[in-house]
Amino acid sequence: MRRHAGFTLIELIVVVAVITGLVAAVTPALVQQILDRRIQATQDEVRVLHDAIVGNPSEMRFGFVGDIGRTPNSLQELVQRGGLPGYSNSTTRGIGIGWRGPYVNAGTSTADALTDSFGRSYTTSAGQVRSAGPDGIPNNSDDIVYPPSAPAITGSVFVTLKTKDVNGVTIVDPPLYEVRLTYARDGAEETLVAAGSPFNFTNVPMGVHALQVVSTGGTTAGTVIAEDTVVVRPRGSAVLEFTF
Ligand SMILES: [Ca+2]
Repeated sequence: MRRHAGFTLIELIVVVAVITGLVAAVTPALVQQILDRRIQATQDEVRVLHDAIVGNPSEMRFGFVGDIGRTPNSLQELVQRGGLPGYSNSTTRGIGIGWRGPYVNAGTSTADALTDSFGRSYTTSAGQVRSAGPDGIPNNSDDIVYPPSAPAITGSVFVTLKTKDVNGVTIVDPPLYEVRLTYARDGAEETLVAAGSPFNFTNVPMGVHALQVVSTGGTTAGTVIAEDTVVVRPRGSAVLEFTF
């Protein structure tokens, strides 16, 4: 009787079927695992980019917005200064103004830091960071976006002035004084002036800014009467009182 040296056809078919079945069972799980890992990595990265943009105001970190006074037009601005003014100390109370990046650890390359786990560039709008997600198509349901809505980046500053008249009577918000707020606008030093009561500033970009009370009348016109540093937090109201 003639014997086969190897497998019979039936045996081969069975073996191939078993292997095919195993591959079919394992592959989707493996693919899903890789996908899950990429989604998780991208979710982590959009948070890192968000932190670079707005910092953590409760920890006195204001990120790119705190130095520049606006959200980045492109994420490239987080790693390259481009045309923005470099960081320096303002002439007013030495507050820091200008680009002091990179705001994200660029790792091996800046392109890598700004690329999601699917190999595509993140985009940004109004402080939100977006990955087009696994399908690579922006603005649909599988996108990975953080934060869920555009972050608040501005707050308000309310200043009260108090002085005494010749009779020792306190005058609130006396005339002939103005309050100046110095902050970063597009990375450059900018001063807002409240020329009279109420000395309020709204929609001020978050960050550490300078306030000055300046005389506008008589022989002391132009003299800085008082000054201080003010911290503006998103949606916050900083209330300051100057007595002189
Ligand atoms: Ca998508």
